[in-house]
Amino acid sequence: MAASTASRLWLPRPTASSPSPRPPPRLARFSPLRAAKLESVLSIGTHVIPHPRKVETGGEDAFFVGDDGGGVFAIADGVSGWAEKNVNPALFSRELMANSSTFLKDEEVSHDPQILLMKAHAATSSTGSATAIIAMLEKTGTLKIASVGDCGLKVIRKGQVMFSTCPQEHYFDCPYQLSSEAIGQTYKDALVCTVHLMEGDIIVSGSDGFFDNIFDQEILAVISESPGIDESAKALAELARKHSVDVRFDSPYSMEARSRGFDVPWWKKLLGAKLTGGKMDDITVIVAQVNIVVIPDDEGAIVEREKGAEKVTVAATATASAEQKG
Ligand SMILES: [Mn+2]
Repeated sequence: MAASTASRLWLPRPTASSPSPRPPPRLARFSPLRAAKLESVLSIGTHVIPHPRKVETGGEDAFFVGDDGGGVFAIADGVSGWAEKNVNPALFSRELMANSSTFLKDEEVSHDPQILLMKAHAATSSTGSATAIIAMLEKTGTLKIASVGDCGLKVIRKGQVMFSTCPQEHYFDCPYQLSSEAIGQTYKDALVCTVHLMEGDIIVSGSDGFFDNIFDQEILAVISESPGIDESAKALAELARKHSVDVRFDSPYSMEARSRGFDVPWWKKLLGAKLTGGKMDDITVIVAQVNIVVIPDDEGAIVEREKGAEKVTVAATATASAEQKG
């Protein structure tokens, strides 16, 4: 918190009620709280529901969750078109996620999700392609995101969506993708964003099978009704799955299709029909909540996490900075 000019110029005015002109005790300098650090960490819940016809194989989405920095998660969605070429589309997405997990602590990656995508992609040996998103929270509360294709991520603050990634695509239903073939995209094509998060912020991330089948208002409602992140992830995935098999549901997917000129034949339109329905797909949902934890200082002062502790620390820091500048 920056001290304002006014507060820097403020001098105590002695009044009749002032007991003495002694300056206030400079608690901040000596309080163990001043040296303690506040760090942002994620609690992460996940839920996966494979495409109804891919339940036995587990589907072609893959993900990983790690505790590097303030927390890391990633999702990859294997492009299903490879099945027509007798290639299992799950192999590439799984390998991409396994590689991402392996290279997480690599010095060259240095907490940069775009570099992690580069290394993970370069190390794949499977044939195939996948969309992918990686999000890393720094302990300072900065969320770094790199995404290729149409996996998505939203940040919810105080019951509202305050940030959303944009899908990247060549044309409708053909997303940007990291590929074993030279024709695909690379880490250089990634959408790269940085979002500054606050305590209590909720991140909802998922594969296209999730966001194609659920509206923001539904996500907000489920989050507000769920007791925790695990329950949120499960309830969100189940609602998206329900919509995905409902041919009458006017999903984000069918609305998008109509806006691109896809619809029922003209004679059905004359009868009032329109293209509706969810999109059957693998559904991966990751829900993460930002928590602030108090880290004891190097001198071994033990600071218990309790209500009001942060307020004290913040106030102490502000006092100290005002003193130093004044
Ligand atoms: Mn998908």
